[in-house]
Amino acid sequence: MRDFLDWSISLHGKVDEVNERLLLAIHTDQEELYRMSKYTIEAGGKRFRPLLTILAYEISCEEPYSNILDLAAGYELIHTASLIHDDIIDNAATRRGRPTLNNVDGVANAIVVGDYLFAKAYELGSRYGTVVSKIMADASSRLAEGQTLEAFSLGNLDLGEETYLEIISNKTARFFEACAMGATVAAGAGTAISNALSNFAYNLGMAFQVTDDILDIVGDSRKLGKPTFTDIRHSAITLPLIHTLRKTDTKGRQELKRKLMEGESEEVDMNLKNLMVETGAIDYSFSVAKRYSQLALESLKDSGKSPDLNLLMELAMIVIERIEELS
Ligand code: GRG
Repeated sequence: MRDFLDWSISLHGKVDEVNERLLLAIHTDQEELYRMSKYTIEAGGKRFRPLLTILAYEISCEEPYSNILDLAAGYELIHTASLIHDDIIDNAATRRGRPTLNNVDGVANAIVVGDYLFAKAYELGSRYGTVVSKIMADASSRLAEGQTLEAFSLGNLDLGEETYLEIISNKTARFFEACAMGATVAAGAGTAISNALSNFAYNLGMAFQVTDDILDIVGDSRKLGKPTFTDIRHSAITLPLIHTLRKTDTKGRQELKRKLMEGESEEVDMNLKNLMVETGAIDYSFSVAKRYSQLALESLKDSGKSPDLNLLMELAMIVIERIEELS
């Protein structure tokens, strides 16, 4: 089984170039601002969004991918800014295997770094014209909408699957979609290939986020580089919990509510994990992730053949295979 690391080996050169652009983009003579921005950028991450942007561009035109590196870096900066703000909201201590910026430099400074990266991202996006800038801006608005819907759904045990899907669509899938759409517009691609790649990226994002939510329960925190059970600790309602509640009678629901209120303990986590396995909630959530991965693959079926298309197709498989790799 190929994992994400194997998959990205052939793309290391591109990742290095994205990293160079990121460091260039965040440069400022304000030394502390540069240090803190660099700290978050150098923490790494999978660089999924810039790679998606570059591959979509290469599939859409014959121009060199160096043309799209600024846009790819811009999307990664928005993503990183949103992670910084997310860590503040969650009071998270670690991210990407390192202490979070709010942990190291405090909440006030972390807010400003998030805002700074956000501003720099728009400067990069504006180099591709107004249509691409609007795609970028709309994706950022969706991030905020998804985050707010999630915040106002915290602890709501009656939350339905539809609302959960709306949250992850806005928080993750629309952003993936924007990476592909922005790249195809910048490439001057036709509607058919632009729609195919955008649909692919959207469904990939859905599969990726459902998988992430499963990994929050069954994942190994060392392999993930971040703690597990964070969703439950923050009262976030994800698909495994929604399905568990669906499969539980009134008495069981009350028992579950009591467990969720018991607070942090490894024993409570293990009990909940076992319950989610027994009710079939993990299997069900996995089947939903698989369905989105399948939809992603189907989106590309009429797009011809090329090494970059093959890489995207492999990615649609790898995102769901992360469950085996990281648990
Ligand atoms: C518009 C800047 C801005 C913020 C809006 C805080 C917030 C409000 C939105 C949060 C959005 C958020 C945290 C979405 C989660 C997306 C996600 C799947 C994160 C994990 O992505 P990976 O696994 O991370 O690609 P790496 O570290 O590999 O880059």
